[in-house]
Amino acid sequence: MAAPMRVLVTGGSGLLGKAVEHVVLKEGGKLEGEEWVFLSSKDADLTDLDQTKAVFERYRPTHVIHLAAKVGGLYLHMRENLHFLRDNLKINDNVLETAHQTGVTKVVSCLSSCIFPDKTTYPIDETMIHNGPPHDSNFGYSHAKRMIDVQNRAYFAQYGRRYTAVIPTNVFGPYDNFNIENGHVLSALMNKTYKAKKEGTPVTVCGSGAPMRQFVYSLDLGRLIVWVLREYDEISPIILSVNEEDEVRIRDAMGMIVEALGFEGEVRYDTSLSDGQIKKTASNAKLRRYRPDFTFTPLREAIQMTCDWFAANYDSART
Ligand code: NAP
Ligand code: GFB
Repeated sequence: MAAPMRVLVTGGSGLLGKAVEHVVLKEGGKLEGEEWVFLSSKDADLTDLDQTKAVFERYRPTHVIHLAAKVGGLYLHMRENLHFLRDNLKINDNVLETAHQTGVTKVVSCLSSCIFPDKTTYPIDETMIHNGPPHDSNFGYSHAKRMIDVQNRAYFAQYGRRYTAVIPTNVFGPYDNFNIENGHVLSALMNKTYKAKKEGTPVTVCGSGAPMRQFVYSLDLGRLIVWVLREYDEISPIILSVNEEDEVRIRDAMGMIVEALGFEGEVRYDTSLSDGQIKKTASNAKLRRYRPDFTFTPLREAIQMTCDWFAANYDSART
């Protein structure tokens, strides 16, 4: 019989943490002998080493899924690059070093496809993380996240620790941050469109709508992260994304939101605002080698489910 596994999920109250929780507790993903603990910042501020040590001491995990981070959309990054850098450097170092000190056998941390070099060839793959500076808009977050990959390699080289990371593209779903100023594009546009419909006003998309993104539904990602924890044995990271041909323009994704929410008003584009990265097309070839049959929820369907969730949970959603 496999040794019992006690999994600590940092960032367990966020978009991705809630998705992992759903997969494990509601879809029957929890195996016999497993214990899962989902943390929020109320359990421990992971920028603080003493609080990090105390929470590890309390739960004594054998495995960690490390999702906690200072997270936000393009415009929050542009305003707070320093905070993204410092908070995430502290959180990641505290979690990885405490995991090492307390004998955690596996850590799966979370990078992001926005950390890849800005000037690059496409598609981007896992070998290219450190090949040049990231896009200027989120250089703080990107450098902090890149260091997780460096630390994972160093923990393996020096101590034989099998700590790894996943690299999701743009994620969305239930429990996302729907704040209009700070959120990511789909959640912010869902909230804006929902409000515009209620108030009978036009809705404004930031930028030109031309940039391309590969959107992943959070529950699909939750399933993949649980698989990585159990089965993926490499130290080097793995991109978790839909196929390259499923990349869409922001403008097209907005069309799906408009349809999902039944919005009949005018959609405007404010081209005075930054477009951020025009594209960051990532290859999921490595994922496909391991999981050739994994099915991602079609974007239109996932947008419909997220809009329905937002409308049904408007009063408690993060807005
Ligand atoms: P999220 O919804 O904003 O959740 C962030 C989580 O981190 C929350 O549980 C939050 O706790 C926790 N947290 C933040 N600061 C903390 C601190 N100082 N101490 C302890 N916990 C803290 O973010 P998400 O979208 O789920 O992101 C999860 C991971 O995926 C992150 O590592 C992010 O970089 C990565 N990622 C996200 C995307 C995306 O498009 N969303 C794409 C690629 C990668 P509270 O709820 O208590 O605040
Ligand atoms: O999700 P997002 O903020 O981040 O998307 P990134 C930004 C893109 O969506 C830009 C357009 O092209 C924006 O012009 N957009 C249109 C909007 N309307 C809106 C809106 O109302 N709000 C927002 N936020 N964007 C992120 C990183 O980059 O990549 C994150 O900043 C994260 O940290 C994510 O890692 C995966 O895709 O540009």
